[in-house]
Amino acid sequence: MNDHQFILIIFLAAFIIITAVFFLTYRSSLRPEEKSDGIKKPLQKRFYFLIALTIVLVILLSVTIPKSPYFKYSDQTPAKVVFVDAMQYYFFMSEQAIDPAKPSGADSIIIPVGQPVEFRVTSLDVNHGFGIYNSDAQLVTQTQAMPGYVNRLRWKFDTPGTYHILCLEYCGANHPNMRTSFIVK
Ligand SMILES: [Cu+2]
Repeated sequence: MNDHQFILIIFLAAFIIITAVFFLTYRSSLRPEEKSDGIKKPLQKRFYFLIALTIVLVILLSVTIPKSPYFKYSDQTPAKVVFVDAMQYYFFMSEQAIDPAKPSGADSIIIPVGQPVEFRVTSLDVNHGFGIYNSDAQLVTQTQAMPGYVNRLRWKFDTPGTYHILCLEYCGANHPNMRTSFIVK
């Protein structure tokens, strides 16, 4: 069992315990005349509906959460690491760590096609978004650029071309023009 499965099981166990406590509290709060013939009729339908809804949600969540993209390529060594420092209203990108006191980036970034790449994304001022778009203007992947944190985003680009980076979080007056690009080849 890996860490993520362990966390998922902990969450499911906590969910079952909370549901049981909630149900027992509900049962014990019924008045005696309601208890004698179970739950009151109009409430009974709603109760079964909620139970059915809960079961459906638990099944959907336990199937979809483990497939979330957060863990993608976590077991692979990135072929390239790109440092990204966002700042009103620029993205500095470099293959070396960026000095926050004197931020500067490379003129162009070239990423190898079909190999895992890691972006280490942070912000030097406010929260920004880091959204990668392909040449058809479709969002490929994204993370947040947050001051004081470095978010690692791993991705494999299977299609060569020019990719654009747009800020996805309103960060000030010039936010719509906050963009840059890189090349995959
Ligand atoms: Cu912005």
